Amino acid sequence: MDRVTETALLTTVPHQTAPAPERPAVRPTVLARRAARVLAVNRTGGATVPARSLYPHQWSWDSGFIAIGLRHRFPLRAQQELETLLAAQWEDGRVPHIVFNPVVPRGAYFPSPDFWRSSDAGRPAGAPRERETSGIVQPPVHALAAWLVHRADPELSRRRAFLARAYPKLAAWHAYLATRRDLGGHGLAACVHPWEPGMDNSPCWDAPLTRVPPAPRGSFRRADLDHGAPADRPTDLDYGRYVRLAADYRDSGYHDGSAFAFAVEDPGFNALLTASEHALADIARELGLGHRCTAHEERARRLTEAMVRRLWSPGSGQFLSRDLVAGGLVAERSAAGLLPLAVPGLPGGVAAALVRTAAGPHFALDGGIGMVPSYDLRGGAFDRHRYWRGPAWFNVNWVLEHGLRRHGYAGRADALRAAMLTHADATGFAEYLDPVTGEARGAIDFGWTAALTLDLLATRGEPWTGGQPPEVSSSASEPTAAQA
Ligand code: 9WN
Repeated sequence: MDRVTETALLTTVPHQTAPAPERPAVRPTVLARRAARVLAVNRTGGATVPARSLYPHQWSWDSGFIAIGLRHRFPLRAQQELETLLAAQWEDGRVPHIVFNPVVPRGAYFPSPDFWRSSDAGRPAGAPRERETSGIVQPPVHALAAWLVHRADPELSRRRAFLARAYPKLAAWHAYLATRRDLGGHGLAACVHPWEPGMDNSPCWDAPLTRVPPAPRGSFRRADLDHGAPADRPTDLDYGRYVRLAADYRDSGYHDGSAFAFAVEDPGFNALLTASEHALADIARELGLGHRCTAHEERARRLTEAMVRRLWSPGSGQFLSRDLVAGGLVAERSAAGLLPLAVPGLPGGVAAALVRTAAGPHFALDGGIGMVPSYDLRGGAFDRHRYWRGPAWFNVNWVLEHGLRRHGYAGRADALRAAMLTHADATGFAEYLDPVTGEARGAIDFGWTAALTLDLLATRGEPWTGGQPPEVSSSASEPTAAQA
């Protein structure tokens, strides 16, 4: 399909794309076995890589999602996945976005350890001496993952004092975000690099990135293009800007007080932080730390309030990112702005508006391939193939599936779940999908796609955190059209 026809199709008949799939072609047990095999193949020592060729190290939020899937079949391995990541935590509390595997050749991934130089440039911020890591962060899904991993096998968890050992590290991680990263001063965590919200190439970062002079073309060599199609990956200009921002941060000693050329408050990052803060409350309760439990619940409440105050856009019917350097909301619709749906305690009307937006022409949840794209189907920067500029991702849709269920949209949650399982099966656990045709893009045998498939197959709408009443499970009790 050429770009003109595609745009016309998406603009005039937004829901008329590939038919929504009914159910996976294989039996759930077979699909689960295949997913488990991907996780076995991607295992390296104590961690699981996202994809053997493209991403040969341990990634932070990937490991959170991977642990959530592993827990159903390999609870010990799920605990170790998180422990390995937390072992590389910096003394200032940050959990780095990559933990490098020392046996992988330096040229296999860029930026490599000799770019980040964490054990040397990161020492002022307390980077470990013995492990090489990156110096930026990713969305804090880890406390949520730890809590869900514990719940899968509480006996093993208690025997290994899994939560007792993880809790201080997780609390320090959240404290880092609450203090050093509250750059806007209004209670939300800020991201200082487009890789931090995890949706690297989102059109939301286009305007903020115009202020960043790219690193000179010949000053680095991209390794991603050895494995990924250039049309699926960020452009060289964007890559040059990523490199410049990371190099400047490194040269400041990874200091969070410095003036940043790029600083944003992202609704996806803060929604996952809020969900994890609720999980920290559950963990503290399990450990008998009543006063800490109350403090985490209070912080989760304040985060939710701040998200609504700072990032909710009633006119858009979704949350938007805030550019802290230019000031103001970024007028681009990314799927990150739907993720607060997974947070408990949203004010009345916000959840219903989010579902309306997800189901409407910008994200077409009820039509098309049955999964939301990463970016507005009608947006000027929409690109079916390029990284985070349109393709549909499994982790984003997994969070939404939970949010739909939490707010009583069980019918829609079931349909999304069925679509995800079908696509995971049909694409060989693709990293992401063309949101128009459902075709696989990026890597296959992708870690979180396989792990979240296992999770969807094993769970049926249990709330993540907080002893909330179980969600309604019958589609008959779906909120009415007027409510939605
Ligand atoms: C940079 C590993 C990671 C994911 C990110 C995704 C991509 C890296 C890259 O891969 O980012 O961190 O090289 O493009 O955008 O969300 O964690 O799967």
